[in-house]
Amino acid sequence: MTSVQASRGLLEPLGRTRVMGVVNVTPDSFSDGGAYPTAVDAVRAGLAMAAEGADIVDVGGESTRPGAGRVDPAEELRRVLPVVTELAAAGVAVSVDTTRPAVAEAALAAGAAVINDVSGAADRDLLAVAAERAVPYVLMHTRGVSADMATRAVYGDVVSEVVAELRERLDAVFAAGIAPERVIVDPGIGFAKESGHNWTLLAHLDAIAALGHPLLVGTSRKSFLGSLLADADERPRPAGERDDATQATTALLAADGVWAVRVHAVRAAADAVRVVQAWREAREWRARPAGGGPAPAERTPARPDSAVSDPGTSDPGRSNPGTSDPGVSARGAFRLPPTSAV
Ligand code: PMM
Repeated sequence: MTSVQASRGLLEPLGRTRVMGVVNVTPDSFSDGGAYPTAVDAVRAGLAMAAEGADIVDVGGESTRPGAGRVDPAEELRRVLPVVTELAAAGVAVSVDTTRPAVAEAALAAGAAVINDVSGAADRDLLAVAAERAVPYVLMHTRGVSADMATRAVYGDVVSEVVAELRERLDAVFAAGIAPERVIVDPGIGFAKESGHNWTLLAHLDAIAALGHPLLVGTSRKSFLGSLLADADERPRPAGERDDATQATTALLAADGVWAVRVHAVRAAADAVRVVQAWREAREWRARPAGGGPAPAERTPARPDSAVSDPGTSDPGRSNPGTSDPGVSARGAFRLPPTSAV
């Protein structure tokens, strides 16, 4: 299967938030670094995530934790390529978490379906690969590189500054020839941001959604959750004990209608997403005129892979400027629920 075939449908309406499982094939990522010592271990983990309900598995070979140094491109390729190849061959939709054109190119040739670029579109050659291969492209907000991003976490108004910087990077993405309807935007939780910045952005995602693209959000096990859950001695909760808090963010993000959440613990996230979906369907069923079909409880529950119609497509206020097709006007785009919902 080609990367374009593998990516087909990923941006189509699904009626729920997608779950992106994380497989870091790195010795030093902050939460799962060293978890998969061999490619076989990483492939097994990716397959397990797909079985647990991951719609996409994100494979990365370079740690992006604050302060991390760069990995040699050949080493990054050695880490990710066998994993991408095996997962794609097994029919898993794979995104490749890389900032390097050569790694993206090889991963796409091996069947990857999405480029996840955490550099904030810093490399024009990577943009050229995404344009040429016509696959979905994730534009994530950041400042600088991992080694120096902590020092750049200085904002007056974090929401308006992140939106303005994303808008400016979107211009570069479009100028490189990437079709607007293939661009996913990510606020970059933890990337050149302190805890307060992350919370403010999460609470104001509508401002980022107004850019007109589906949203991907990665909160999983991140340090702002560790700080929130610090013990009496102000020791942050360790990364491996932040999954319950991550699930809380997943439910809130799903209720907000984001396109996808990026998580380490897939099963719990997939469950949370389905709870939100059932909740939303029940609310929307009751809001319909009488006689609008069976109640949600009488219908077959949506399976993880079932393409149900997206109730968001009827929302005229959230059209995607990247497309003139009314049928895809809200493909994964953000819809604020009534405030009573959260
Ligand atoms: N976070 C990490 C790595 N890649 N990609 C996107 N698009 N969004 C994120 O928030 C993101 C990412 C760092 O987390 P990890 O070390 O657990 O992978």
